[in-house]
Amino acid sequence: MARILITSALPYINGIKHLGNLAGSMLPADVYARFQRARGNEVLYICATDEHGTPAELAAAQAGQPVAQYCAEQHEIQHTIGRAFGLSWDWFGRSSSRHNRDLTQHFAHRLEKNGLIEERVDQMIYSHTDGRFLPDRYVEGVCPHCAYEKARGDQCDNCGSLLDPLDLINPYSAISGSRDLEVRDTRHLYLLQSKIQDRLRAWVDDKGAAWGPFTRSIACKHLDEGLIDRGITRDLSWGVPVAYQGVARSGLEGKVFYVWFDAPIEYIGATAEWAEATGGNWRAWWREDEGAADVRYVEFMGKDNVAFHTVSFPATLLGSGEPWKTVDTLKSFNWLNWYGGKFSTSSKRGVFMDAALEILPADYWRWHLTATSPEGSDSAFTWEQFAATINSDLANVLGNFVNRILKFTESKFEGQVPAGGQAGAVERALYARVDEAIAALTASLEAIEFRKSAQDVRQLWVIGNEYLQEAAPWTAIKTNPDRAAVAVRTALNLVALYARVSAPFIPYTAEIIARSVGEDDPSWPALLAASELARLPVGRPVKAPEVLFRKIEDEQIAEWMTRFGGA
Ligand code: B3M
Ligand code: ZN
Repeated sequence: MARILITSALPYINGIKHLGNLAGSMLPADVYARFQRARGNEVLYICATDEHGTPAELAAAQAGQPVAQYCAEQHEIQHTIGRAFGLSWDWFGRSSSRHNRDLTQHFAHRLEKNGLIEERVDQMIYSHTDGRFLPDRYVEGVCPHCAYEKARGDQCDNCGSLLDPLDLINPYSAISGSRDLEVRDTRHLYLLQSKIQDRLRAWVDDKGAAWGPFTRSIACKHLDEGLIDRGITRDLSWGVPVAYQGVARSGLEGKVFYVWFDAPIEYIGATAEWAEATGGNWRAWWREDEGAADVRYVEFMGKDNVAFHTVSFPATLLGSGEPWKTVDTLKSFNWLNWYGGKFSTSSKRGVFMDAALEILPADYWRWHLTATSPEGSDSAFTWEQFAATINSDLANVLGNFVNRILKFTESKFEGQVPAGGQAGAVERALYARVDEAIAALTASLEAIEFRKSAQDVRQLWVIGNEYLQEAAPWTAIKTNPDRAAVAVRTALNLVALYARVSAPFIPYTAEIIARSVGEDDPSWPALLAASELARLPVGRPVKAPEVLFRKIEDEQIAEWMTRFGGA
């Protein structure tokens, strides 16, 4: 039995996530976690809300709530919706937890002791009207390169130049619009990434071999360009206070750590939250000297988060000088687009997780988003394509098979697994195909390839349909009842098999399918179709479920287009 630690990028707290967020981190992590649990491995799947930083403060202000209360509410909302999507987190934590605070302060303290942190004085823009320092992207003004009037302090969206907010002409606060700004000195801690560049390079050379070219190239690009020292504190009040062992770090009273410094540490923090709640041992998952050396750690995230996980977070872990577990396999995703364009939380473009569940059950979304996973390249969500995959894969191929054979068993075999007859040439040909298909599916899931694994499980469903077509129990029953009995028995065993192999993708439906043939073994099938397809005891009562999947009609597409927009 292997021990597998799984994390998916932490969804930011400022509102319900859209389908692109789901498809590029939490959902694939869940499919993989469910598969590995079914394989009999010990899995710990950890996620959390990422709660600190200016966007959280601003969202809370907009909602008219204190930020702590806003985050508590939004956390509950995201937790509930994630569970409704079937996300089988072992723990869904909060980066604002006491555990994360203590760990974040611990890491900073270690880094400073190891000579990897330096205090520097920055010049930052302070807004009198807002009563706060403005982070780079909250200062706007005229671009010094192209004269664009709404350039942000970090970058000009018109000409693409990277900017320093002090470069902007006629700057104003993006929060209040105020021009009552002042450049002030402010003290901050810098993580000297330049000093651990070589250690990180060696680590990437070693671990990166297993990451795939896309992920590795992002890490190497940053290393090749040379790592720059990075400010890890901010002039905010919401966040992890800059303190060591309960005492404010002198000179930085009232400041907090930068959200990207504490957020990845919350993977560990959330594991500690889990341990406290369940009596588990979090150190056995994270400390190589306390049992984590044999853990395989797999991370899931969108491509924009890769640099933070291949450079910044490892710099924290390695720089501590302590034996922390670092990532083994990093699976990253491209964008899921919304018709050619982007999903956008701020402009409410696309379908969000709550609205998705209002219109259809979770499994419809899970299936479509896995089968069209933005793996390898970007992919686009369109209603037309959504309807096409649901109608063909789920309704026609899987749903029809299950309903047809169970209805037939009810009408011709008194709703029981029939006795009689013996497997013949048609069944032996089926076993060979099923063996091959299960092997392919198992391999693609082990390789963490989602589009391929969805094709592979669909292929298993197709094989069942083709078998039933050929064995044709509805014809055989008139002339050769034993032959019909073999075909029905075999097909019912296929139904049981489908429940097990489909569960990582469509867990709710898989459970209904399993119940229809009285199965409750969730384990992953062995590569031996002859025995896997002779498991159901003769005489066991079976029952056709309600329609498993409703076809999506053109009128529904039209309605959703009006509600959510489209092209
Ligand atoms: N919260 C993703 C984002 O908001 C970010 C991931 C953190 S993973 C430690 O874009
Ligand atoms: Zn410009």
